[in-house]
Amino acid sequence: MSKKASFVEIDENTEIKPSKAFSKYARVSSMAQYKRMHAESIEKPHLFWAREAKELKWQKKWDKVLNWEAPYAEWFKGGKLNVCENAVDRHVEEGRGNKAAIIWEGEPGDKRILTYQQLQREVCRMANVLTNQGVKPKDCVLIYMPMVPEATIAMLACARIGAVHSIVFGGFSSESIKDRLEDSKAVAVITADGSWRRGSVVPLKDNMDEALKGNKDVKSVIVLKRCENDVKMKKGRDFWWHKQTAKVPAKHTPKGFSAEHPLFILYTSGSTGKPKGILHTSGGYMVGTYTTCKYIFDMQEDDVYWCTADVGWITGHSYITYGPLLNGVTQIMYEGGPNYPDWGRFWSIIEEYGVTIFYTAPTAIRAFIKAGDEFVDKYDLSSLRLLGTVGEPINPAAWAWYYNKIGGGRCPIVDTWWQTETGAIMISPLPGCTPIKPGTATLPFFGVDAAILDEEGNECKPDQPGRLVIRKPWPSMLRTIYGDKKRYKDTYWSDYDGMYTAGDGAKKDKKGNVYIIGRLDDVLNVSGHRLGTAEIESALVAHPAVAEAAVIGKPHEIKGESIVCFVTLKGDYKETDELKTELRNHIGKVIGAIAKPDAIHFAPAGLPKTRSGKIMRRLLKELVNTGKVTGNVTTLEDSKVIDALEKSLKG
Ligand code: 6R9
Repeated sequence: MSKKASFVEIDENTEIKPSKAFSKYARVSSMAQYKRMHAESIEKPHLFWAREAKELKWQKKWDKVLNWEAPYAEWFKGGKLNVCENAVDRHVEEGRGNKAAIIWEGEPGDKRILTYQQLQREVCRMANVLTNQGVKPKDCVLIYMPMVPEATIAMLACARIGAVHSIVFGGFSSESIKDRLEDSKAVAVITADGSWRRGSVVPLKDNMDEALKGNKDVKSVIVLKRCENDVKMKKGRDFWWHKQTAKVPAKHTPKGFSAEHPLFILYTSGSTGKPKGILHTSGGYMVGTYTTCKYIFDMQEDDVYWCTADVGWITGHSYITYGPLLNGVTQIMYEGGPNYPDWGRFWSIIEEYGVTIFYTAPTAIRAFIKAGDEFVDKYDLSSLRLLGTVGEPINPAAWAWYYNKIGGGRCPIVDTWWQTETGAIMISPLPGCTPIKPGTATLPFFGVDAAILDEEGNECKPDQPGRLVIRKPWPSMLRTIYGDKKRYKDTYWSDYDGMYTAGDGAKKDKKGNVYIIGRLDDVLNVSGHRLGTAEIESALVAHPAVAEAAVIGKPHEIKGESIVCFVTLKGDYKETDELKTELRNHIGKVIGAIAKPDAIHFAPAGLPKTRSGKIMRRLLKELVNTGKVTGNVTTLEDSKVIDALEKSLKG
């Protein structure tokens, strides 16, 4: 393949067909082949998915590919498998034992390589440790870790013994951990002393200690030594990772679990206050992440793949831990921030390890553009052959920069639409055949029957915006909201009969390319992370000074969306800048630093409400974006409120 960089003039109408050089070796190399395979996957899902599933190892073959009683799906019913065995042991058996599985770089510059064989030993050790600690199949283990190989080892060890992992992103606060511990009734915790972030230490163990106060379910806490910061170890409850793993054998026989055995819970934000525990199971999730990696990232034996997400998000679950390892690929894992020590860090990693497939978020791309091309120009990125994005819509300017500057005008970009709930990528180009265009995730993946409907349930015409739905079950779909079957049904399956509603607005063009417009519910997308406005509002009203709060999203050049809060104070409190700072920090403490708002405005005369008492966020949005309210205010209960807010915003 030619490595020459070229520059392509790009605007939102530019359509780029895959090069012959790329298509020649790609798994799907023509649109005719894509269409044939997609049609089969929709019309005969049992044939399509059985063929894919057979590429993996089953300790007992399934009796039935799909059992579907909307909204409850069972995939590969009757089958028995071990996801960890498939991601690790299978490769050792197939001769990839000495192949690098994870090439890791720590933020301070330390480096480690784990081959598949070494990974197998580490995972076996941790599986033995967990078993010795009394962790049983279906028990929940909460993981709160930095981006180190042990995070993946911990996940795989849980999967190996049939325990259910629940990862809490390292940027979340003690209170967020506490809620998740309570909801999942975790019996064990795996964490670290600390985590490096832009040169300073995040005290993970201290946060965990705080979260564990009063908790009676957690019997053991395993602590990895990473930053050597001081921590308190509680006797009989807390154990060092290195001491425990040294005591146990590096061998462990992976037992087969039923295909619908729970694999993990991952909490995500929705329209209401409390995050939802999305439950994924084993067989379908395994096949879904394996297949999407294989076709969408076109993973080949000699690829060096790098996904810059954190294992605390679904992207890290499906496209760091499970999908790439199930494909036996070599991957890069990086611990720290993209601008540490400067904005060239990612590009230096790509050059050093010869990364061929690179998967990141639009918010990161926009931040790199702002930082300046000089950080990119220093490095040789000619090893790259494929680029991907995920998490939010990508604007054409960012897409063009990514394509030309990072991809050298030669790498296809796969803009991948999916969600925590979908488990795996749902809408995306296939790099060897789909013509790509900035701003569109293009066409549905195999097995995905995506449609855009109006409120009555009719399919929208080309370019008409509507709601994105999935009309058929798919293997990696969520199975329920942990502990709340009713909420599962009400949230995802009640807008249209038997169909999954994604909560996203979207439109299709004449060719069927899907453009995601954004969330339809009260969920913000800040730097690609989901945050519920209700979550932030409930954190605010939990502060003694706050009587009432409303939170909205404001378009932001880099983050996509930024958080803007309006608060009415209780009687005696004064509207000061100190209080604003206190409220920001309070949100950071309750939810985590990622939820700290960009702006807080006081609303001394109250918030704009309808006559029935609903906060009119639409007016707040208009006010923030234009400085005044011109839209329809006939339902507003008290128009003086708006005058006061306009003043407050100016002042
Ligand atoms: C994987 C992930 C899901 C929400 C989703 C949508 C937005 C994700 C996107 C995208 C436009 C893309 N989203 N990928 N919007 N184009 N390629 O991000 O999961 O954290 O659950 O967020 O993210 O709004 O509904 P999750």
